[in-house]
Amino acid sequence: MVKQRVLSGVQPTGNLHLGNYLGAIRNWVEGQSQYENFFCVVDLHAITAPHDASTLAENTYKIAALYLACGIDLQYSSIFVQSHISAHSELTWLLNCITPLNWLEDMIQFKEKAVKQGENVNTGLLDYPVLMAADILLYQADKVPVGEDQKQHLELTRDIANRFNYQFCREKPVLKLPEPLIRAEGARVMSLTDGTRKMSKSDPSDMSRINLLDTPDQIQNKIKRCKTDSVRGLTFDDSERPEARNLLTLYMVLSGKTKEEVAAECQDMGWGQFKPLLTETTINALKPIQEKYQAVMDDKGYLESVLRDGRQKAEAIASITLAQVKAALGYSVPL
Ligand code: AQP
Repeated sequence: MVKQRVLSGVQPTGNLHLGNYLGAIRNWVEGQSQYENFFCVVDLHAITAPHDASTLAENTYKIAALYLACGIDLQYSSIFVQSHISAHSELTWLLNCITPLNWLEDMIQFKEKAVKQGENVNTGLLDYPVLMAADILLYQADKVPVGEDQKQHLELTRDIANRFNYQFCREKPVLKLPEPLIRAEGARVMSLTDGTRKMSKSDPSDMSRINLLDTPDQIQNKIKRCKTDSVRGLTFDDSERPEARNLLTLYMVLSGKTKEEVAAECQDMGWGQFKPLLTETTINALKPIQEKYQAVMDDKGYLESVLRDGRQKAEAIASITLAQVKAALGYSVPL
């Protein structure tokens, strides 16, 4: 039986944090044997915000190494770098020309990030969802495992694919409509300093997130100082206590316990008892990832060969889709 195809990626814009891991990468790993998977480091997305050219390449390698460290298995999955395959940029341009501007202006992430960029909002930030649509549609992906924050972009991807198929190839649609894969737990990990905002790489305060490569001391310090409340007894279900819900959810997912088990264990606890428990659980959950990461980074040649193989496999598929899209749009074939 032919396996369904999965595509997803993360930007090399900083350290991966627990939100990226629990919202996205953990789900890639858990589902990978069922699918044919392509995981890319989306470095073209990384320049939609001001970036440091001197660290982009190094960060790209680090994210690819973290994919392996988190458990991406090359038996089922390919890892590649988005900018190594020019079809991503080319399809973005073609899709730009059929995407209404107001669809992009309505995107929540654009509105939020545009505020952060102030007067220097670049066109790439507005166009980010079309690039993301190109990433997914190039591989004719069936499923896209992402966090909750990317749901709107996935819907836009489907709208763009529908519009393209309807306008240019109604009889024989070229682009497959992908489905989001969003898990209930960990789909939206919140900031340690404000339980109503998502944990994010671009938050200026490093205290707001736990990075996958944080040392035990850093993890302990961040959890010790994270925002809590003054109520005794911890519960998931009080909407007035977003920090309690977030920290209990982190404990649940990282310990592998069920919601019921955690609710029973923590119902009479104060923060002074819970925080060391969460600290120890987090440190233990991240330790094997950190060890594997170091081993991969110590063998650059291996990492480069992984990315070369991934590129070859990805390019073979991307070039076919791009050719089909260009044919549907009426382009001449180069002589
Ligand atoms: N807080 C989160 N909870 C659950 N999932 C999350 N993701 C991101 N933050 C959370 C998921 O991680 C994947 C990769 O994200 P990305 O790096 O490509 O882009 P992002 O969403 O912009 O990541 P950040 O950390 O939130 O960066 P900034 O600060 O730039 O906004 C995606 O699947 C995303 O859903």
